[in-house]
Amino acid sequence: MRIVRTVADVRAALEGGDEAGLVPTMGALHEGHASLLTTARAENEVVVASLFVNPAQFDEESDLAAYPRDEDADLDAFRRHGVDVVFAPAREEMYAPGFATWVEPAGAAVGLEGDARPGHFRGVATICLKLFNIVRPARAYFGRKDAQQVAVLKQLVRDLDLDVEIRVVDTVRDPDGLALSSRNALLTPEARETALAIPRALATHDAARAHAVLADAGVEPDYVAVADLDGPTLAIAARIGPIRLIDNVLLEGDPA
Ligand code: PAJ
Repeated sequence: MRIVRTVADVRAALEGGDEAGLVPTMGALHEGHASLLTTARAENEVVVASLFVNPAQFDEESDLAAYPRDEDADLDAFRRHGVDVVFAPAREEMYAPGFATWVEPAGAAVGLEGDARPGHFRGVATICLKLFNIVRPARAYFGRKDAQQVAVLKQLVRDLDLDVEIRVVDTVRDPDGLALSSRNALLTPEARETALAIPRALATHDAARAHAVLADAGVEPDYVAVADLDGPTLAIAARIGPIRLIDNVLLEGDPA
């Protein structure tokens, strides 16, 4: 596995021209990321993973500061999953002094996370467009866990005629139902128990009943919404203490 830190070195590492699958991550890897890596490994000659905690997509300085980082553990996980090239740039490599060009997604980026986290999808769309241009992957892998992110990135690809296939991988959950998230590491055991109201609420497949389940557990959601996020989706965002969690379930196949 090659670890590269500059755009020039990514291009040199991929000189062979084999079809590449890209798995963008911010590290603190868990089984959700592993599922993307396994899928990418099965579908591509070359697997490239990126490891970059993208400051532009954090709307709160405290969230960025608290974001878990453990590069050695992440590199081990990439190695175990057969990644060929890891791109782990420094902040200045991605945002050089004078950086001033942004992708401003509307459409799928409006509402829900777009409203709750101003500038978030601008940061996500900009970094993903940069990664697509740097790696030029045939396919890029994203988790259904961040369903609105998937919708925004599919729109980016359509609107800007990008030559990359967005592949969507199902949400990986702990046995108790909690969707895996790098932020789960920040939950106290008690908060984690409370957080289980989120998957219970999603299991109702109904916004009103989901609200009731959350209220019962004393969880005040940012939103409970049914929206078209790469398919009809019930989506929830809620703060458990200082930690903000999001999760969703596809409603496809539900009786109308
Ligand atoms: P990050 O939160 O590290 O997530 C990287 C990828 O893993 C995303 O596509 C996300 O949807 C997926 N993922 C996270 N939890 C998952 C789970 N429980 N099951 C399945 N997939 C899961 O999302 C980002 O980083 C960033 O926005 C990024 C796309 C890297 C751009 O900076």
